[in-house]
Amino acid sequence: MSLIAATSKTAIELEDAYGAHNYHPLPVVISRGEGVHVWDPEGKRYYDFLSAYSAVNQGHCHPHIVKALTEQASRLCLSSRAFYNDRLGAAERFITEFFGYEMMLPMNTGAEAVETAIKLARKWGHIHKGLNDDGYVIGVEGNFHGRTMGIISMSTDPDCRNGFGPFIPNITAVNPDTGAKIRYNHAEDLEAVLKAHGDKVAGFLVEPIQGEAGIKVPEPGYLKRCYDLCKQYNVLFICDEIQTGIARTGTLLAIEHEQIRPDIVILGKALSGGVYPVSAVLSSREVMLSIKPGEHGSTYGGNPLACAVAVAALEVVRDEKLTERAQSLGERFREALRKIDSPLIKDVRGRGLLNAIEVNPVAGKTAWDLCLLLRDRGLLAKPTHDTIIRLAPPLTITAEQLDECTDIIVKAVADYSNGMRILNHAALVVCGGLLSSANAETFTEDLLVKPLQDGRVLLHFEFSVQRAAPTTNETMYHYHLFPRQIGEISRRYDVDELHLSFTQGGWRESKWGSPPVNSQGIGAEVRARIKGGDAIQSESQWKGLTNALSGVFCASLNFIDTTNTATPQLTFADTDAATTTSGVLRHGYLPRENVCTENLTPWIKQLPCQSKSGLGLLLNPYRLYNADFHSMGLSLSFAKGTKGKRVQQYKQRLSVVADPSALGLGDSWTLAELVDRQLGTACPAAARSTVRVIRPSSGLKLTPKPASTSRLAGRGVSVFDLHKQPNVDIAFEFAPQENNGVWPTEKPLISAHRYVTGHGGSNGGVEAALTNRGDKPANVTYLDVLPWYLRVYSHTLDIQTQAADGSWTLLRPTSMAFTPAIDRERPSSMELTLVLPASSRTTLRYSFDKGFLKYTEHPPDANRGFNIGPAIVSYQHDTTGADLPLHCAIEQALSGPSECTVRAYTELFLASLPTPDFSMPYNVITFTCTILALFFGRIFNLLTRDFAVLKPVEA
Ligand code: PXG
Repeated sequence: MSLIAATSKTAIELEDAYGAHNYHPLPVVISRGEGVHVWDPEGKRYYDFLSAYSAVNQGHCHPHIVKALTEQASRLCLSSRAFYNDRLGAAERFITEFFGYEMMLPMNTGAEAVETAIKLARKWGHIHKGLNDDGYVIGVEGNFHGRTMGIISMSTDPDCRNGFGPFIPNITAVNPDTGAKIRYNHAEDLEAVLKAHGDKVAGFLVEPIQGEAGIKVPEPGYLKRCYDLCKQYNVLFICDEIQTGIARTGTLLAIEHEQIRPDIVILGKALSGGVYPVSAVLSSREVMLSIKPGEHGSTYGGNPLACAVAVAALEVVRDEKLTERAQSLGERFREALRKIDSPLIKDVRGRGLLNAIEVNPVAGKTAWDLCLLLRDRGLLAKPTHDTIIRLAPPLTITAEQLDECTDIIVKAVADYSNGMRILNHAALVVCGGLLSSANAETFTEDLLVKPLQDGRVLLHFEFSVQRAAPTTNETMYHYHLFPRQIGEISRRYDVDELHLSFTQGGWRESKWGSPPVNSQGIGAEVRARIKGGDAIQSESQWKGLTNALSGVFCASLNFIDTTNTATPQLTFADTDAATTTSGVLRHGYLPRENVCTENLTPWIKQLPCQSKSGLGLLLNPYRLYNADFHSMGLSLSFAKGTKGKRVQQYKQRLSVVADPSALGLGDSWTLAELVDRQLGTACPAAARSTVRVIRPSSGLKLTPKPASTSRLAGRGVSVFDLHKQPNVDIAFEFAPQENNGVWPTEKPLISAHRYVTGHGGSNGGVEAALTNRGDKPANVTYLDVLPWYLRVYSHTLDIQTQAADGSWTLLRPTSMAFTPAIDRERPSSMELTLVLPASSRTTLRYSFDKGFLKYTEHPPDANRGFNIGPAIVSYQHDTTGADLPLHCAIEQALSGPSECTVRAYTELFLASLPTPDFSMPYNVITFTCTILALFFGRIFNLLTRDFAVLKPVEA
């Protein structure tokens, strides 16, 4: 078995299989390096424009450093600090003189050196400021100093912190009084903290240019002002030069640009030229001697090998004049980059050879994609924060090489922007606008407006992201248009199909026709297919999933547990049948869930443009949630994209039935008046952005003229295109007579209603009525999930069907799956497949006993009864006829041909259960509390008060 991967593919597969997934590398494998170049196993050569985050300033495998390493390695590698060695003292003298400091403390990695500096500052504060384990070390927003617990205690990046708490107190980048972040580039924020707590602050830690935050160069004077504040309050000014130091920015230390000499300087990375981990803390005798023998150290810190390497690395910096090179080449590089005339480039910034370009977010593409293009053209760079690309070649690069690289970058940016335009154009041309290619994501936004028979108006928003589906072994870590929160949740809980909806108000089928979404049960509904695993594993994944969704959408989804979760076999079998991998489908329902604007806000946050542009601008919660019906949902699933490729599809839908007359708008109004928000430009990330008005056959005048017209479910549609018609406000003018009753209303083929029968405390029954209006028999499945305290008896099931002529016959289900309830553990679930005869009405009846609940199991308003979720009837609808249900017609118009499954949800019902007399325990509680208060008050007084006898003072 070879220990060196022969191909890039093997190398990536091995890392993936055996290494922790704590990085998300650009897909390129490096197997050899020399100077400014690296090679992959296949022999392709690249310019290295990351230089291992500025560790390889001296170029890869610099012969002078490698020579020092090999010579020392064959003589002595490690002595430990239990003994002296013959290299450390000399190296310490060399390094301290090189940087102009009195003393140094050697460590290995950058993070260790930062930890050392923090400890040093606290110890110094203890000795010189009288701090007693309460000293602060203050950082700033956006800092990156490494990954250890002490350091991340100061981080403001959720990725660095989430789940790693509790953190170390008083190491922070937030103002302890206000909780506000201490902003980089805002000396006043630091001043506020020092003003209030200067006596308790030991050190202020800062990067002279913030590397990980995106090469943020502060305003001139900021660092000086911070330094002066530190002096004023006797606080150590600690400068993290791990990424910026050692010639990278055109001076030996980046802080020299501000003519400051920090109290403590931290070095790492290029201190060894990328050859071996060496880091160091530099400071004065006064500070350094605060730490006594035995108080800090590291086995490898200051080992002879490290000393030889560090000295050689600094000799290269000195002898090859890397500082001067970085300075002059940096100017040349930025000047060339700034000449790029592309809407893609938002900013070019940096100092010396530490530079970054910031790109504008555009349809389906990110900085990551640009880096892939650069890689293909022989230049390696890595994005930070989705839109920023760091450009930091080794400082040994020649002017000619740099010009060649500038050329590669300029051309890649140009081709990338052109490619994007082509992509956008293609997306508009392709029917439905959905395009899938290897790394592309496509976002579309559409609003359908459908005036309804009773004068109300349906507004149906649909936002959709499509991307190539991950292959079996691939995990998606990269997010651009696809919402990260949803992606991470689906990855964490192994879910590749997820549907969530929040609905309020019943859909009035008789007046409004078929609904625009296939899930309109009142309350909250979650459905997920959990991949692989066994029942126990999927149970815990499901629990985690509902908890996570509960957090994201500020909803009580965490109340979905085993008692209200079912595992239906037939009802949802259609979903993604062709494209889903196997898994356990779970379905949870909260009929009581109250849906409010709090749920809408996080939903809007998942949109690429949120409510800042595009159709999101119309999402005015006050109007949308003050409507007769609203249903908000999201769904994640797989679909077949163009060329039959499997694509991952994420949709967010919001349907609202608004009432113009209730808003006093009468027969003529504009869209802006209806939602009290004005449209602006399309979301720039959207390949398609339209408002489509589904017109009645006559009697509606629309202004202005639409960009185009089309048809949907046999009706004419006016399509307004936000890309072509920005700021459009559509005026609706209805002819009064048309508005009253002549509008065609498509009655659904099958409707389902369900009622509760019987009264009394011990038993009851369910009656469901299914009507088939079609002239053909219909194959349907019926699902009813009832809580454990309604104990259903399947033997009481009675199904009768009434034909058009009024005659009744018994109907046998073609199949049936019944899972009885277990008390307090799972609900009962009944699933039937039935063939409903043409033009018939079928009644299902079954009985239940009512369970007796414990006191604590009753809701606060127990007398009101218990809401029971809907039964669901589902069937396949013929896709050829003109009577296509609205949600299928929308799907076809927006996403192309598809199957049409209809799921009709019945009403909820309210079950009354025997309810105990709650007044009795309340009386007892009140009485007991009174007694306790009276007695305990006295005892408490005796215990806590001090009674003293005072002698009267004589006059
Ligand atoms: N300070 C600064 C300014 C840094 O950029 C460190 C401290 C920590 O150094 P060590 O040697 O502990 O990584 C850094 C490191 C990564 C990564 O792979 C690290 C850095 C930049 C980008 C990625 O964790 N900088």
